[in-house]
Amino acid sequence: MSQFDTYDSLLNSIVAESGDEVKNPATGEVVGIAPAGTPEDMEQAIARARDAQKDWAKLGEEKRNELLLAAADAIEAAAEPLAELLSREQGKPLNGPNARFEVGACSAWLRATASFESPDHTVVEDGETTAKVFYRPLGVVGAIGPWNWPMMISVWQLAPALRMGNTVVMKPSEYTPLSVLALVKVINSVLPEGVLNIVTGDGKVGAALSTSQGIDKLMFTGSTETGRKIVESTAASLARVTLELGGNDAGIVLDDVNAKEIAEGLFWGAFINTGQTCAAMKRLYVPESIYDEVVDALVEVAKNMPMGVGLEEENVLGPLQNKQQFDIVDKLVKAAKDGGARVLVGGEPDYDQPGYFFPTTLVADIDNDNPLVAEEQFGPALPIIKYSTVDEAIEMANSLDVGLGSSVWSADRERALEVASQLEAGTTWINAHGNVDPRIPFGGTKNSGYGVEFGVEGLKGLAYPHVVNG
Ligand code: TXE
Repeated sequence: MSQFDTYDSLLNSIVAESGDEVKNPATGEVVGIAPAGTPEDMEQAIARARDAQKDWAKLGEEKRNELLLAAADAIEAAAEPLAELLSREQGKPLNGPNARFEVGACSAWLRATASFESPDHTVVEDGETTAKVFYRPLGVVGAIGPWNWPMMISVWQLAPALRMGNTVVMKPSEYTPLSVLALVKVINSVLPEGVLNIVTGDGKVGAALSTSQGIDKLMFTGSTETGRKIVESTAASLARVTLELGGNDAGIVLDDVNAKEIAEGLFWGAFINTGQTCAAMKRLYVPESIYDEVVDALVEVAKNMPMGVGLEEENVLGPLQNKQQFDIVDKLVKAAKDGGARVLVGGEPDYDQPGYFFPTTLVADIDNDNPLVAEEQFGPALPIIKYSTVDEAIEMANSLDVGLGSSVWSADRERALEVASQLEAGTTWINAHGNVDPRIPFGGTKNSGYGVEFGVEGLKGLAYPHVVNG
């Protein structure tokens, strides 16, 4: 039994009497009130984290890992209420790769992070010299997160930070504060006081964290524009920074695929979380020889994917999370139409409905420089671009200033690997897109950010290497 085993008990444990009203993006109904944190609240949270850090580090890695596993158990015990709250606040359906899946990923990431080998290692041991590298805690880690996968990305930030002996201060997105407050509440049922802290509020509260002299590291996932501000704001503290800034991932289909076999994989690569995913496929390159086949197969899949209110069990696609994102997608789809592209399905939202629903949209015969291709849509509208040679597809894929994920689809692994070797991206998936795994490093190049998360490489980013020589 969990103290948060009903939706009401979970919600009542976090909501405030006054503050920021949070509404369900599918219905407009009020979900709850989140505390409107202030820069002063942030200062106090950083001080609490600082006070708790030395004792947390002293507990030792084994005990900290046990507590991460206990946190995973606590999340599992409260999984259904957490998923319901996430669905109401973020809009994503309970089913499909959505709310229940995200809550499951939170406990899976905690368990995996607790199970990695220590990154400590011996560099030289030759009889004369013995040099070892130990990864020591940095101190206080600030974690600023987005609204698309609010719980899962929070765990990506906090799990390795805690494992390495740091304490954490979270600042969730102002669009999804309740989900992260609830997650932190559940995790804190097993952690010592002061180790994991959270302050909700807007960008000013985020800036109070990133400009603070009291932090040693910042984990940031959000827009490139805010990422730049974050880097500037850490000039005085010299806090280290990991930046995950989204992208505009290309998928390249080669001419040897079976279109029907890959259609569902292509669809979910692009439409996971209704397209609101940093490493989702945001432009698809298809050779002219099989263009119509691939397009038809994708339309077949897209037509059968139910979109609607998240709490209705049959849905697997939901609304855009906020009006700002709805407007971006709407503007880019209009730009595609204005540019003469052909809308195969979707494209016409019902502006009078209560939620921010944008229908699943596939766009064919679109130029590579159309805004729907060149700018990040972050929503359910996929442009499908025709190419004639693989070199041309690679050039178009690499032509943007971002490089998070990418994918190559082929029946011939060697051919796929050869194309992958030429793509400028933090990850290239073969015959899949966006399959993140807690054991495998994940990060970006170009304006998609720097630093890697996950796995032993990710642990190193939350510590400093201390060499002991002799
Ligand atoms: O991000 P912001 P938003 C992309 C997507 C979307 C765009 C904007 O294209 O349209 O970003 O989304 C905090 N100092 N991604 O508005 O503004 C802010 O309060 C410190 C990609 O959500 O970057 C929030 O907690 N913090 C992304 C967080 O930064 C500041 C996922 C992100 O906000 C701050 C989501 C400041 N000066 C959207 N200003 C991905 N990488 O997956 C704001 N914040």
